[in-house]
Amino acid sequence: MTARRGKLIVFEGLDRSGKSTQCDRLVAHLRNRGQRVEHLRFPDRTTPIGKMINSYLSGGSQQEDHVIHLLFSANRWELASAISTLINDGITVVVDRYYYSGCVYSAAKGVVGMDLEWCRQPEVGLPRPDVCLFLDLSAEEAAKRGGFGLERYEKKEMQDRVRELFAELREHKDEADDIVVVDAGCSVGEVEEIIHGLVDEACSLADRSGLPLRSVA
Ligand code: DGP
Ligand code: NA
Ligand code: NA
Repeated sequence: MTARRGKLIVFEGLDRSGKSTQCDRLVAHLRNRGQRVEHLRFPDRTTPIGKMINSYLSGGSQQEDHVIHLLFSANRWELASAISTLINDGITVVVDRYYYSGCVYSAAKGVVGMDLEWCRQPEVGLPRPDVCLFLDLSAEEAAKRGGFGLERYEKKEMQDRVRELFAELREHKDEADDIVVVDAGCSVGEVEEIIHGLVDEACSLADRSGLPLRSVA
C-alpha cells in the first residue's frame, strides 16, 4: 500500500471572520493526532513580492489594479511547487486564504473588465484544495468584532461586495464542490467542532477516492 498523501485545507472568509484563530486551532488539533501539518497563509508577506503586497495593503505604496492582482497571484505561485511537494510527502497543508480571496477581492473593486472570470484565470493550475472552509459572517457582525483594521480593503462597502462575490464564486462550476460554508457567528469552540467534522469528512473522502492532488481547472 502506498502512503497516503497529505491534504490541502483552505480557510476563507471576510476580514475578522475568525480565520486565523480557526486555522491555528485546526493545525494544533491535527498535530495532536500525530499528523504532520504545515501552516501557511496568503499573502505570504515575507517574500519580495509579499513585501510589495504588504506595502500596498498598508497604504505605503500604490499599484495599478491589474498589477496588484497579478502580484497576489504570483505570491501563491511562488509556493505552488512547495505545496505539492509537501502533500506528496504525506504532509497536510492548512492555508489561511487562497485563490478564492484572489478572485473576489480584486473583482470587488468594480474595475471595468476585471470580473470574477478574468480574476480567476491566473489561478488556474494552482494546487486545488481538498476542501475550502468558508467562515461566513455578515459585514455588520465582522465590524462588531472590534471593528475593521486600517488596511486598504477593511471598509464596510468593500466587505459587503466581497461577501456577495464569495457567494457567487461558491456557485461557480469548479468551486461549488470544494467550498463548504461554516456559520462563523457561533462561539469559537462551536465553530471549531464543526470544522473538525468537515475536515474529517473531506480527508476520508480523499483517502477513499485515492485521487492524487488535483489542480485548479
Ligand atoms: P490578511 O493578511 O488575511 O488580513 O489579508 C490581507 C488583505 O488582502 C485582506 O483584506 C484580503 C486581501 N487579499 C488576500 N488575498 C488577496 C488576493 O489574492 N487579491 C486581492 N486583491 N486581495 C487579497
Ligand atoms: Na486583513
Ligand atoms: Na486573518
